[in-house]
Amino acid sequence: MKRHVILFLALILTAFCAQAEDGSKLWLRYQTASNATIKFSGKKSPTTDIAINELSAQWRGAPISLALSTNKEIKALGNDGFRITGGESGVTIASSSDKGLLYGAFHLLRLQECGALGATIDITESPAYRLRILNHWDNLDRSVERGYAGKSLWEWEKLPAEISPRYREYARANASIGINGSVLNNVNASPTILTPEYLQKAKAIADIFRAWGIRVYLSVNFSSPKIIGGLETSDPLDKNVQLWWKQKAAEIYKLIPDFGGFLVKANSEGQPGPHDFGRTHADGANMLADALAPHGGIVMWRAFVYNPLSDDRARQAYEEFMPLDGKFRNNVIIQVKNGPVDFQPREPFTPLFGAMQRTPVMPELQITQEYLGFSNHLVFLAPLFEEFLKTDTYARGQGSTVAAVTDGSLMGHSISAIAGVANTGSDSNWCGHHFAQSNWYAFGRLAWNHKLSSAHIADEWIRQTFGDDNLLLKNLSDMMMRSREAAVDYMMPLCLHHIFSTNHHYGPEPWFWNPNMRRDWQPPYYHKADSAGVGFNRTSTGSNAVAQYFSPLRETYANLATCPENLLLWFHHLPWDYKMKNGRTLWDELCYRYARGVDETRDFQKIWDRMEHKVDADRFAAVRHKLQIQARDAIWWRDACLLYFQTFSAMPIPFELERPVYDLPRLMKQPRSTEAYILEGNYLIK
Ligand code: BDP
Repeated sequence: MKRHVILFLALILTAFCAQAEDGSKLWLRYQTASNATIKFSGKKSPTTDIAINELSAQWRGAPISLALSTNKEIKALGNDGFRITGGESGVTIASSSDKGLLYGAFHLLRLQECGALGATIDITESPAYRLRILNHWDNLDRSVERGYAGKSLWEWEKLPAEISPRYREYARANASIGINGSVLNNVNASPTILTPEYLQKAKAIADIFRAWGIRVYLSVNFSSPKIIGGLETSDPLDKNVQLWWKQKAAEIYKLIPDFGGFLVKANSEGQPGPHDFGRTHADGANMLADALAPHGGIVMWRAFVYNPLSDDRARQAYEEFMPLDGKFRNNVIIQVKNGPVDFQPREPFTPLFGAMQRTPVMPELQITQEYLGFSNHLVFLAPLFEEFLKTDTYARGQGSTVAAVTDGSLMGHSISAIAGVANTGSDSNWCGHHFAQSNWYAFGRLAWNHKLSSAHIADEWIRQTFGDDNLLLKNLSDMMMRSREAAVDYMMPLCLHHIFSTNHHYGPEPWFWNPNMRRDWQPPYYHKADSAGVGFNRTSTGSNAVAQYFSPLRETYANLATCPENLLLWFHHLPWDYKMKNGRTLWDELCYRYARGVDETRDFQKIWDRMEHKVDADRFAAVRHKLQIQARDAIWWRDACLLYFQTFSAMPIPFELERPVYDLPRLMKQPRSTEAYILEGNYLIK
């Protein structure tokens, strides 16, 4: 009997520990429950209730007063901004809105968890972007396009009757880092989302999110009037179509009074759009904008457009959208991917940033690792986001960084926004890889404050997620900070791009060419390897995409002496024996970089193993397993790319470097399915 009791207790304990360490708590892992004194005398709202609850449960310092303030200085911080002042005898969080108080509460708790509170506090914060939005590429059948963390969080089949507790947890996590919008469904949008049945479901989610300061947005299919409205056309200049959208908007706002607006992918990758009717993107966007305007909604119109016949996909968004600058309604914002091709490990920024000046433009970043090893590879994306946001576009002279041209400060637009394609799913740890949580976190923190450094964000995240042991902090941060460059090295050094498998985007397939398929979905279109060399000539002797950048960037990129080496093969086609700055040939440099990428992944394994006694067993084992996959995949990448490019360069891999362990013909067989890659990477190549 006694033994049974012990066994039972042990079982309970194991279950408890397993639950406690499955990553489901994200970075919100407050250790001690407190019972803090929180005073609030203003008008209560569900949002102030949350702020009070969060603080009274977790705050371990002096009594706090929350103050809704009409004071001029506080008002100047905008709706979401706040000020925190005080010290050992008391702390005040002041904001002009309940949302600002909530953000202030989370800010204070973050400082507490990071051990970053001094004896006196005087903090003023307001977000860089007004709209900080996650884009979910979630389908209504709960599959997630480019999602690697299980199924969609939204249980459409059970909504609106059943409300998963995860909706609230998701909203809380977002609020804790300042994210204030969610586009619930895939940009490749099913028209069904706008049916009364699905709007009821979206309303149920919006009702949960509201108190956490999160607005719901929907991706819409441009042909909806015809497909679900029964109209003969979806032509944006047709009166009945316009009326249909007006009525649809009114119907949505009746259900969701704070509905954010629409996200639209039009005339891109087979999606319908205004071009189908001989109209422009502006005609399409403006029609939707007019329907939403009376209710305060916005249209986020994507510039991700390209045409299979063109010679350079990287030029196309600029070519199609620049002539329309200034032709959009003022509740339209153009959503532009950070790079001109597609979320590659490294790209220069899309030249529309800075160039479109009479229309607000918002960056679209990808948090889900479509091109960065899915949820298998540890790749901390803050350095990628930071590099992009801090690049100078020179649009209005020096200092016109991408951040400055999009956050409203330089161009003066009233809407400013930034979007990240979410990496969340039904997995218990939300993101598939424990470290992928840091990318969700980093997006939110940078959307709030794009001046934060990646190292600072890594430090914050580690402290909250794994603890504040010095050695742990040093090692994890070291690994995270090196991880993006490592991935660039073992996948696509020197700005090679899009040499992924055309189908799953996980592994290398630089050789893949099917004359019957779209050229611009296939690697040789991008790497242009031949016996003369490798790389895409985007200078004036090539596609001249450099001309889309402001001076002096266009000259910097065009000139081999000044083009940053990490962008080299994006802008230039160079001979295999081209001399790099360090004296190596281009071929040797490629070999060295692939080798360095592989070495980095082996090093990450060593770093992690040394941390075993500092991390709980479950997360330790899970990450160790993923690091093994990553190291194997890095070798796969190196061998596939070098052996393939060697068929053109005809040069030896420098003899001091490790030899390939795979053969090209075997690598070219690609025996695995996307699902298998998601599960375990390139486990065995048969
Ligand atoms: C590409 C993805 C595709 C998306 C598309 C987009 O491969 O699944 O639908 O971008 O952003 O990166 O619309």
